[in-house]
This record gives sequence, C-alpha cells and structure tokens, in this order.
Amino acid sequence: MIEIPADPYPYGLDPERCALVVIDMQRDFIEPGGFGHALGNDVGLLQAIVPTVAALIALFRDRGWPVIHTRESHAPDLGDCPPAKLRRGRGTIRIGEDGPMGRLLVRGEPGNAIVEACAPAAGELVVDKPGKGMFHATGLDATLRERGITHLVFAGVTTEVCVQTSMREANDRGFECLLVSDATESYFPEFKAATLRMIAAQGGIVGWVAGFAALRDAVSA
Ligand code: C5J
Repeated sequence: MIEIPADPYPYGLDPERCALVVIDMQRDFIEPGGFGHALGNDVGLLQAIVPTVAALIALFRDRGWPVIHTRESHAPDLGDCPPAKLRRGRGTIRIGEDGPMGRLLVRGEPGNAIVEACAPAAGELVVDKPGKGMFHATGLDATLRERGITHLVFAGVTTEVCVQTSMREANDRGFECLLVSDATESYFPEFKAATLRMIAAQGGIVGWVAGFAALRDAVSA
C-alpha cells in the first residue's frame, strides 16, 4: 500500500488495484459554446485545472495504472435522456439543440469530446454516461469488479455534480475513494469548497481528499 497524506487522515492506495477516474473533462463543460456555458456559467474556472488533470493522467500512465474517462452524453435520438432532464434548466439552448460545437451533450458531436490535453489514450476505458453519476446505466460496476479494482482516485468536473455523485455511488459500492482537490473544479467556488469538506467530514464519510503534489510525491517516493 502507498500511504498518501490526505484529509481526514492518510489514504492507503493499493497500486495493484487502483484506477484513476477522470470525470467529464469535455469541451461541453470547459469551452465557450458548450452546455456549461449555455447554462450561464463561467467556463474559465474549469479551464484552469486542465494542466493539473493532464499531469495526474500522465502520472497514472507512467505507473502503468488504469485511467478511466467518463463523458456525460446522450444518444442522438435522446432516447436515454429522461424528459425531466431535458426540460431542466433555462439556458439559451438545451440538451440536443445545436450550438457552436454541435448538438449539446450528444455523443459524437465535437463539443462532447474530451479536451485535447486530457484525451483518452488507446486502450483506455471511456464510459458514456447519460446521468450525473458514473454507474447509472453504464455497466461500470461490473467492469471494475472484473478488473479487480478496489481503489478509485477521482478528478474532473464539476466537483459537486458529476464528480461528487460518482464518488458517492462508488463509496456506497465499497470502493475506497480519493478526490484530488486541485484536479477538480466547479463553476461555483463555494460549492467546490463545501464538497471537499463534506466528503472528508465525519472521518471520511464519502472518502478522502488530497492535493496532486501530495499524491505525486507519495507514489514517486
Ligand atoms: C453537470 C457535470 N454539471 N459533469 N455535469 O451538469 O458535472
């Protein structure tokens, strides 16, 4: 086990059974003209973490540890998008409608791709998820268990929506979860701060939180 200084106490990472999960580092959330922007958010905040997420991905690749990418996305006929989700929000354009990077949150559209700096490498698992959480309608639980993965390190966007939902789902399924605090971001700084606190509170009720440098230094020691 590799001991990583973390909040609320050191996190034990099993190098034989770990994976990095990079949540939704998509143009739709990070670039102007995407879904996040259409909802009225400042995407610049999310752009700032791209280099740290890329460095975290490189660290895992360097160790030969698995990297899993998720994309929030829907089928072109929107058959996997519940009407409640489709109706939600009062952005200028909605899921499935045309934007400057193609149809919002639709699989295969330019805006739905993962940003270049964090792009999946050949052979890495890419999970298309119609929900906020990574287990809903994806089959990912079975895939992780088949591969013997027990420890999940989380990064990506947005902290309090898809990252937190996925981490909570993983925690309930018995995975040991660590969130990398400077490799995740929200459109709302106060929501990010609250999420980091609520994950680690009560003795790590959802999991652990550590900065990238602490993780890098521990696994490189
Ligand atoms: C949102 C996400 N915020 N990836 N999606 O709608 O967090």
